[in-house]
Amino acid sequence: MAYESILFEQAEGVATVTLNRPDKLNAFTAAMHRELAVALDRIARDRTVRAVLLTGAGRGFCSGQDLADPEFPSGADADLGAPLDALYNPLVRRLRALDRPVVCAVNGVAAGAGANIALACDIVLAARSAKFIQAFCRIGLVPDSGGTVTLTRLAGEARAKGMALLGEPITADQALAWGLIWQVVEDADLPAAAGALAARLAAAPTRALALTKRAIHAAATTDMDAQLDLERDLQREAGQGTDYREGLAAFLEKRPPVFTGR
Ligand code: T3D
Repeated sequence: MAYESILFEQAEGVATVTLNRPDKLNAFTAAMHRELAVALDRIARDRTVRAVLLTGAGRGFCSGQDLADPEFPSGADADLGAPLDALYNPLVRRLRALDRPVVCAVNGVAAGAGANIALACDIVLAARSAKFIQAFCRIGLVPDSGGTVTLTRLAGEARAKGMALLGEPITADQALAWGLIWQVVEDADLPAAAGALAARLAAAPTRALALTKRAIHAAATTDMDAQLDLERDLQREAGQGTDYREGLAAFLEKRPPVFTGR
């Protein structure tokens, strides 16, 4: 498939997906969603991809739904649940279920669904000038793309409500202080920092990272007892991996491990 709204590159175990509608701050159109779905399904099938990097072209990361997209429902009987069912919810589910780590490099403003898609990724880095805006209330909508879950869990109810009910931008430094993201770097350093992080993850024990991601997701809806059992099951699975044998051997032989992702 030839992509028009995204860029897709793959090198040395890292697939880089760049939202590419810079004139509209990479607002989501239905066409962009379809391309993202194809790209993420391709990544899911390709075991040579061991880490994913998601970012935006130009001065913004993503300004959420393209409110002028002709495919966006309009009119008095518009069903705004339909794009969520068809496009946004599958995107969040693809990102969460992917058994490879997803790094998000927030290069500029992340608004509406753009902010919440960033928060659905596994490790979020932001440029110092980036801003996160729960813009939904500004146009009479409700936070979506999992934002009511991620925001509330990461930042707590007080901050989630403040952001969602006021729709005011928060800075990258605030997002870091509130536990929404992993790291803030200077704008000029973001591509290199995000690339280095993705490369590091691509050389990590992929299977163990996937199991870890699964355990951390489960932790949000489980209790300690069930989680202890899940950790046991996942550890059993990790312990049967080639990477565990390599990690152990490398430790005992006092050399750096060479993980293959199996
Ligand atoms: O069914 C469903 O529920 C659908 C799901 C909805 C999820 C959502 O995401 S709802 C929220 C949608 N997003 C917004 O409401 C944000 C709208 N954008 C803004 O508020 C501002 O653009 C920003 C605060 C993000 C950035 O402001 P600024 O001043 O840096 O840039 P700008 O000048 O406003 O935008 C630059 C251009 O991008 C401009 O186009 P122009 O005039 O140069 O041709 C602007 O119209 C365009 N743009 C920005 N965001 C969107 C957009 N065009 C369409 N849709 C956008 N969301």
